[in-house]
Amino acid sequence: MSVDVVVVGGGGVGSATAWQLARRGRSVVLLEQFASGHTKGASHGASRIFRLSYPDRVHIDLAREARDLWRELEATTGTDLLTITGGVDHGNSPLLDALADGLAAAGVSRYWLTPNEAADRWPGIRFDTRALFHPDSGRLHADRSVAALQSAASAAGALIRHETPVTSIEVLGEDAVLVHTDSGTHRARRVVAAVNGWAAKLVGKLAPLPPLRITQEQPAHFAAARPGDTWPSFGHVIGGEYGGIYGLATPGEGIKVGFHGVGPEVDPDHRDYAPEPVQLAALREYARTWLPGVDPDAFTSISCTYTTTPDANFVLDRAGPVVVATGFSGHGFKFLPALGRVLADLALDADRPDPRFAFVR
Ligand code: PYC
Repeated sequence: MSVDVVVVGGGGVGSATAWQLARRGRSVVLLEQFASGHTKGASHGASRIFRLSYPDRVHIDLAREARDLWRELEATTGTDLLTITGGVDHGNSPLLDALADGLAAAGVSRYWLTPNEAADRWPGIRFDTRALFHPDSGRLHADRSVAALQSAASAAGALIRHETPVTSIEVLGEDAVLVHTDSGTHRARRVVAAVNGWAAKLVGKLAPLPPLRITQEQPAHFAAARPGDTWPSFGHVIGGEYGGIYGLATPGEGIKVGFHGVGPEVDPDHRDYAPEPVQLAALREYARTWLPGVDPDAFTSISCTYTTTPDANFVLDRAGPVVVATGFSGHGFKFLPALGRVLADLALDADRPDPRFAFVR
């Protein structure tokens, strides 16, 4: 079969790319190695943070573009994906000033709150420093978002094939590539390898990649102690071994709380999905100390992966006909439809996309 673009990887990034390509009238096949709704990568689960709060304009503008596209996707598919709850960051760190400055420069609402003001607003969280409130933040429903991206891609003409692992990619020339699977070979002008943690295995010999650290992350959903509390998405700089905490309420599941990118390194094909006991104990201790609105003894662990670059910037690159998307470093989900747009540009144009995207190598 011959198409304009084969997208490999049916997680959030690949699904968004397939949507962005198909809506431009390109013929697209999306190949995913696992079954629909699988939990082996980085796109599953019920919630992810949405926020505009970044220190730099590139990420803020990309998040704004994504927000518009999330709303469009909701309208197209009739699904609720993005819920604005407000967000708050606290802790003793210059990062908070950098976030406030970035938001101010981009004209995005943000407010400093005293610890008492913050605790009055969100009694489930204990504050001992000033807090940066950004009302435009919230959460995305992750599983529904991936399903909606695939449904919109499919409605625009993309063919989506689950349980179809790609065995190899063969470059024939600048505009020609063969994508081999056990059930057949696809010929395409371009391939987009949106395989995140599997990038080194699949395209490591075809495209330059920075060092990628794949970790098994183990956040947990804690039971809310008081049903009436309102919860923002939140970040807490705690320093030390674990660096920082993030959290958000996940309706129906509890309050999701996790460390950011400090889980054990793993091979994505050989992981145990089990929480690392020392980190789980530290997470529960954090909940006991800082989250009066949760029951630290009532929780369900979650397992997912991060694929992290040395500077936490994404890899969105092209080598000949091979476009590579990886290194989402635990903060890529909110940007998905805009990342799909950037990757579609990369797949279709001779030139690189907008140079503002500094994380394009
Ligand atoms: O997107 O801000 C984020 C985030 C932090 C940890 C997990 N997601």
